[in-house]
Amino acid sequence: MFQVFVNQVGYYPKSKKTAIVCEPCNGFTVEDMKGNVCYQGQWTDFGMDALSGDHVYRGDFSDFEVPGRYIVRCEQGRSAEFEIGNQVYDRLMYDVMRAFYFLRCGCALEKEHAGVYTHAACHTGVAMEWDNHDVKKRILGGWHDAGDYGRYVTPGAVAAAQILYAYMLFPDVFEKQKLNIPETGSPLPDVLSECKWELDWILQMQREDGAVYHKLTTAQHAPFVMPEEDREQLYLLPVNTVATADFAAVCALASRVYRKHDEPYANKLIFAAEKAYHWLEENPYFISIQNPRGCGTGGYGERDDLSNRYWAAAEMYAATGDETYLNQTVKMRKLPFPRLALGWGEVGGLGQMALLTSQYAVEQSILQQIKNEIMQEAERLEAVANHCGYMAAMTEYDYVWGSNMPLMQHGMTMALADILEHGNRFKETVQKQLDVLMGVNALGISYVTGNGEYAYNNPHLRPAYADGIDACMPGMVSGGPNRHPSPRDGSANWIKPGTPPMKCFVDRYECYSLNEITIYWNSPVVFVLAALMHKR
Ligand code: 9MR
Ligand code: ZN
Repeated sequence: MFQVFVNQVGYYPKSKKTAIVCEPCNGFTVEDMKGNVCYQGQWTDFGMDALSGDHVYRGDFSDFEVPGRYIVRCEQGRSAEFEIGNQVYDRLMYDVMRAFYFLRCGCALEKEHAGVYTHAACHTGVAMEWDNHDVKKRILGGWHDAGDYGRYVTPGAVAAAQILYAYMLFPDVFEKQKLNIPETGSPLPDVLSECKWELDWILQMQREDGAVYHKLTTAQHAPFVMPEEDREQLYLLPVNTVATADFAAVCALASRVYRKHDEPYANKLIFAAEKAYHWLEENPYFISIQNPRGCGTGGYGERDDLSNRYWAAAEMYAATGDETYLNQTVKMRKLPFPRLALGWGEVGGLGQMALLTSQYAVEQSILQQIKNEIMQEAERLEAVANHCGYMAAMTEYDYVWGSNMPLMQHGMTMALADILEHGNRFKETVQKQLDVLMGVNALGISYVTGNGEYAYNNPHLRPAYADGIDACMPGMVSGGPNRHPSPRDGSANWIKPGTPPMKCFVDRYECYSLNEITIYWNSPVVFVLAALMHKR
């Protein structure tokens, strides 16, 4: 561990750059890799930071703008190496996107694209309905959800949607991006090829009548084996209104995004979305989600389906321009759901994104209301960030299982506020959230594998453990600090009671409540990076 904390990937030349140290010392230097002192600065005393328990000193070196590779040094020690440059996040974005490729299911990962992280085709067996073993379906594809090998519709829809919204809002970032995936070289932008892998899977999760299965998993999580060695029976878990709504939403959204590249595919998507939506209308009551007895894979339960139906209606309107959907959307706005949540469960904010990006007219008063809500929330988040020594827009209650998700989603909200204002007011604070993820945090750790001199490396991720290779595949975003670590995953051996929230983390593979990875922890990082890389 280093004593001085910086964003271990680095900064754009003109970005705000802040190093942090937790003991008093006399100034700092920025040194290049030859040890030349390139810049000298002073620490300012922030005082005690409640959520880390640290006395924080900040060293600002924003006006040092010369591209290169550096460390920050002071009498307490040094920082990890980092870069200042105009392409500083290209590699990080590449890795964070390629993580989805590494999670592909139903195909082999070949050396050409996967390097040393190859494996044979996995989960190719025939699945049967949990409640009716006579109904059998062979469904290939999709991304493994996380450290486990399950494939779940709602988190899958959310992860793909966040990437698709990023593509819509920041197309310049992705147009020419090459991800070295099997589809690279095809006319479709690589990011859309990667999302198509998930969408093609999700399409198969729809039943004839339009309803959508909740998940496709084995009865219990597999042991820590390679995916192709997980040969237990696959099951389709019962359809419900939440999965069906999220399905409709993401398919409608995808039909908008893919239309200019692939008309027949867009038509197929919107047809499936309409069918799902129709089923929703015929099933107006929430169908709850519970793991049936004997099934121990991810629950992804939700308390209601209100925000999911709202997102679906809004996306159906944005994709078709059909007024009936708009009227339903407007009605649903009166329902009690969190306005700006970005998933995995509550998705009201994705509904707002649908309306904000719609090509078809939405009443000005509604757009204004959404804008006000987003601005207010962005201001709140900025204030929270200013209150934190590390500038994380995180309250105590955000340090949950997968806290890097709220961290990045808060970045998303502030980035959205800037888009709506056609300005840069929150850009600095968005950047800070990335800085926190990449090392400006109480443990000085980078929460993205392979990125940063002191990056975590032992996620709760089956192939990363089972492949026997020391270095984890790059680009995997850890769940991060959780002030309520699970009593069942060994975390208690490492996190003593009373540990400050920001320090409730350990880089151990068994500690799933602290150090798992999931697709919907990677996807908001894609969004935040795209916001920062936009128009550079
Ligand atoms: O991300 C989910 C987190 O918000 C919940 O608190 C946690 C416990 O229910 O479950 C997480 O989701 C897991 C899912 O159930 C199965 N795949 C791995 C996910 C990440 O741990
Ligand atoms: Zn698989």
